[in-house]
Amino acid sequence: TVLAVDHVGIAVADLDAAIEWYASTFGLVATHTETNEEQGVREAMLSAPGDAGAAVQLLAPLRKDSAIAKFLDRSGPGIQQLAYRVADVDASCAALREKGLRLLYDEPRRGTAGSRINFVHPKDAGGVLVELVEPADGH
Ligand code: CMX
Repeated sequence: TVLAVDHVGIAVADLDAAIEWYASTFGLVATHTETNEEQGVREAMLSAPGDAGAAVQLLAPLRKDSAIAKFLDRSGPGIQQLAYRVADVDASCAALREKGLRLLYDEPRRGTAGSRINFVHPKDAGGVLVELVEPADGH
């Protein structure tokens, strides 16, 4: 079961430039930045000040063969994914597999801030790359 919309992920070419643009244009503040080598990204989570709701995640490629680099090559900058928060990513993946949806990974991998993540193939989710996120702290 989905608990909340966790974040919307946006592919950008230059993370620092994008953080500055979102701050000066929309007043969004970067609450967290990190590098995820396995996913091949530098990323930032942005929120409106005081808003604990869904975040905007900026994703910049670390390598030419990364998912974000391929997305930028094909589509240019823009919305790359929609992430739902779940309590138990293993259970959510099992339930979706049961419905016939393809999950990208056999086992969840490491996402932002120690979360556990997997993805539904966009062809099985109405053209949207859906990420499932189980936060590290269980909230
Ligand atoms: N949203 C919607 N559709 C997408 C898509 C996206 N982000 N990425 C690819 N597609 C579409 C393609 O356009 C293609 O459609 P057509 O066949 O109609 O042309 C189809 O999906 C399959 O494309 P593909 O060439 O087989 O696959 P790609 O090499 O483009 O890889 C995907 C797509 C989803 C498997 C890959 O991006 C992936 O593994 N993503 C998961 C990991 C990820 O996105 N990491 C970065 C974020 C890290 C984080 O959030 O922490």
